[in-house]
Amino acid sequence: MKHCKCRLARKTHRICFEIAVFGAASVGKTSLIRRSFVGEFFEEYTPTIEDYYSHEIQRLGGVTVLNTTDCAGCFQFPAMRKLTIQKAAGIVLVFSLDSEFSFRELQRLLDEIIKVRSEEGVPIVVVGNKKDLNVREVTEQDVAELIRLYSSDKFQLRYVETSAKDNLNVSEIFSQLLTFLMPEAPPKKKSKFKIFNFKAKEKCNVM
Ligand SMILES: Nc1nc2c(ncn2[C@@H]2O[C@H](COP(=O)(O)OP(=O)(O)OP(=O)(O)O)[C@@H](O)[C@H]2O)c(=O)[nH]1
Ligand SMILES: [Mg+2]
Repeated sequence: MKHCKCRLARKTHRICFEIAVFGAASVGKTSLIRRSFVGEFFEEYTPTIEDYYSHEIQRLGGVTVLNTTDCAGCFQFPAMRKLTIQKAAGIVLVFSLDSEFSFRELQRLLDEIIKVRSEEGVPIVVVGNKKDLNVREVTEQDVAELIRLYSSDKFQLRYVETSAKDNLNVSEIFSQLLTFLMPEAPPKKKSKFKIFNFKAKEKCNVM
């Protein structure tokens, strides 16, 4: 768990978490983040190089900030990916239910995460997206087997099936992560969202 004091904090308690979202190209990582943080969805596809979002959740007694890295499905440098895995307090791994290839890519990413974080572990939420298509190349049994194989004391895995398009279960992704990161204080239903490039606009000192 990473706690930080931000310049904007003043009197309220503020906790920041670094979150990383990985997955094969075009599985819907950006769509899920934008659906979750700003409530919008776009049909057109624009590949991500790397983007950052800062998402605030108001809680009793303070604010939780999810500083989220939206990683590239293609064109990601291995060294950058390793750095992002190293600093993440929680990881979201997305595949598309209609793409067996993206599920295999997710397993490859899981192997890398487990190697990089072998010492301290990290909580992971696995997301099967594009449920609205009703085309399945990945069965529930495939996913159950994967979760069983990779779960351990250090690596706790949860699974959510979503549709960024239909806004199905999208809010579950980050609330599941928060149950790992802040088990004593489950997120309140009502939350206030802000979106901006935190690198440019907010100074956040991770301690
Ligand atoms: N039907 C359907 N389409 C989706 C869904 N989520 C995303 N898409 C579409 O899939 C395409 C890719 O979505 P992105 O969110 O850009 O995918 P990405 O994983 O961020 O892709 P990269 O940035 O290249 O890694 C876009 O055309 C989206 O509109 C979904 O839940 N259902
Ligand atoms: Mg993207």
